[in-house]
Amino acid sequence: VEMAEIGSAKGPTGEHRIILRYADEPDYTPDIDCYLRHGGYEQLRKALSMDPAAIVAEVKASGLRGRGGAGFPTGTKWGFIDHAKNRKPVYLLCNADESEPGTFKDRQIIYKDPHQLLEGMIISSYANHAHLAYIYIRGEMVRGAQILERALAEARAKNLLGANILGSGYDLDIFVFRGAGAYICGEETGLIESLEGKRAYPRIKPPYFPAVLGLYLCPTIVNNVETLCNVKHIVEMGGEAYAKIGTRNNTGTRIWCVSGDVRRPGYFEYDGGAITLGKLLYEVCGGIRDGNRLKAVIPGGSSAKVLRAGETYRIRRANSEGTMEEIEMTLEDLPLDFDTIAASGSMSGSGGIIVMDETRDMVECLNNLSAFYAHESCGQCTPCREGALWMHKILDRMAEGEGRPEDPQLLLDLSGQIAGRTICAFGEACSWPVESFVAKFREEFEAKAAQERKEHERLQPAC
Ligand code: L3W
Ligand code: SF4
Repeated sequence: VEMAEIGSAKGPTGEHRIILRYADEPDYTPDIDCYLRHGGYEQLRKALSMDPAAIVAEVKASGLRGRGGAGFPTGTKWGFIDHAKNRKPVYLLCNADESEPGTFKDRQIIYKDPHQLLEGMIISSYANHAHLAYIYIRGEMVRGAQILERALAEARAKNLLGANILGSGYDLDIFVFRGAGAYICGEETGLIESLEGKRAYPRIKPPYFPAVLGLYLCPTIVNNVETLCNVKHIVEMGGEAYAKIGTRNNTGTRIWCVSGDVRRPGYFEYDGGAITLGKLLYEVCGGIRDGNRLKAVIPGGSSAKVLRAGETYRIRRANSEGTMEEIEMTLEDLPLDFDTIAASGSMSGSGGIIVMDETRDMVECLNNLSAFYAHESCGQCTPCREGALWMHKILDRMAEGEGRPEDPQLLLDLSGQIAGRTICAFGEACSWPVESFVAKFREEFEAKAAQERKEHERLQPAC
C-alpha cells in the first residue's frame, strides 16, 4: 500500500523553490508535453553542446553536495574517474531507494516532475561518459516506478534517450530497477550488489568506492534523486551563480521534510542556511501540535542523533569569510545547513526532520526506531546484526515494564561497540539514535527502568 501523498504547507514561508517549483501546481502534470511547455530539456540541449569536462567543472564550481545523507561534494565524486585512462564502461545510478524514516522528498519529485530527474540524469551521464544508467527505486514505490517507466518511454520517443540523442552523437539509455523493500539497498554498494542480482550486502569501502569499483567493478557514479535534479539547474545558471545561493559550503537549496508533532507537516525548499529550525517549526509548520512544548528533534532522518530542546549548542563553524567562529545557539536558533547541524553534534542527513513534543515517551520513541534497525540490518557483520537486535530487545523490555536499572548504561555500552566496527554506515545509523536518546534523556530512561522494576517486582512472588 502506498502512503498518501504529503502536501506542502503554504503561507508566508519565504521558500525558494527550484527543485519543487511545480510541486503544488495542480495543472502541472508529469507528462513530457507539460515539461516541454515549461522549458524542459532546454538544458540538455545546452549541455550536449558543451564539453563533458566543462559540465564537471561547473558542478565543482557550484559547490553542490550530495542530498542523500553524507553531503559529499558531487563534483569531487565525479572527478574521481580519470577518463583519459579509463577503459571500462562507466555507469550512472540514481539512488531512489528513499527509505530513511522521516524522508519523503525524492518520492515527491518522482511523482510530480519525473522529467526533471531524467534531464538531470541525462546531463550527468553525458558529463561522466556513461552510456547506461539505472534508477534504483524503492520496491514499495509502485506508482513512482510506473511514472518513471512512462517518462522514459516518452523521452525515448522524442530521441531524448537512445542512440544519437538530439543528433549529438551521444548514446544513452536509462532503465528503472525496482528494489524489493530492504532499507540497506539504499546504501550505495548494497544497491550495486542488488542491481547485479545478488543479496544487497554492502561492500567494504575502500576499495569498493563506486567511482573506482562499482557496478560490475566498473567506475560508477551513484547520486541521489535531488542531487541529480540540481545538475540541470547548475547547467542553466552556471556553477558560479548557483554557488551564490545559500551560504559558503552549503550552496543551493535543500528540501526539508518535516514530520511528527507539528501542526502542518510537509516538504519545504530553502536556500542553504536561510532558515532556522525554530522558524521552520513555528512559522512555517504552524508550531507544535495542540499547543504543546517542543521536546526533541531529529534533524536528518532517523539515523541522525536526536537534539534536545532547551539545551544550548556551541557551534563552531566557518563564517562567510571562511574564518572559524564559535557561537552559542538554542535548538531553535540553528540554521538548517550541513555544517551547523553537524556542529550541533547531529547531521542533516537526508533532510528528514522528525519532531517530538513534550507528551512523547522517549523510551517508546527509541524503541520504535530500534525495531526498524533490528529488522533492517542485513546481517553481514556481527556487531550490527547482534547489536541492533540486542538493543531492540532491551528497549522493548523497558517499554513493556520489564526494564532493569542497568539497562540505560547497557544500551550506551552496546551502541559504543557497534559504531565504527562495521562494514557500512548502518552501524552508526543504528547506534547513534540509541547513544543520543539515552545520553540526552538519561533521567527518563533511568526513571523508566527503576519504576518498571518496582512494578515488576510487585508482580513476582517472593522467593
Ligand atoms: C571515492 C573516496 N568516493 C567518499 C563517496 C562515497 C559516497 C559518498 C559519501 O552515506 C549517509 C549517512 C546517512 N573515493 C571517497 C568516495 N566517497 N570518499 O562519497 O560517502 P560516505 O562514506 O561519507 O557516506 P555513505 O556511507 O555513502 C552515509 C545516510 O547515508 N543514510 C541514509 C540515507 C537515506 C536516504 C533516503 O532515504 N533518501 O538518502 C544512512 O546512513 O545520512 O550519513 O558516494 O562513495 N575516497
Ligand atoms: Fe549489514 Fe549492518 Fe554490516 Fe551494514 S553494518 S553491512 S547493514 S550488518
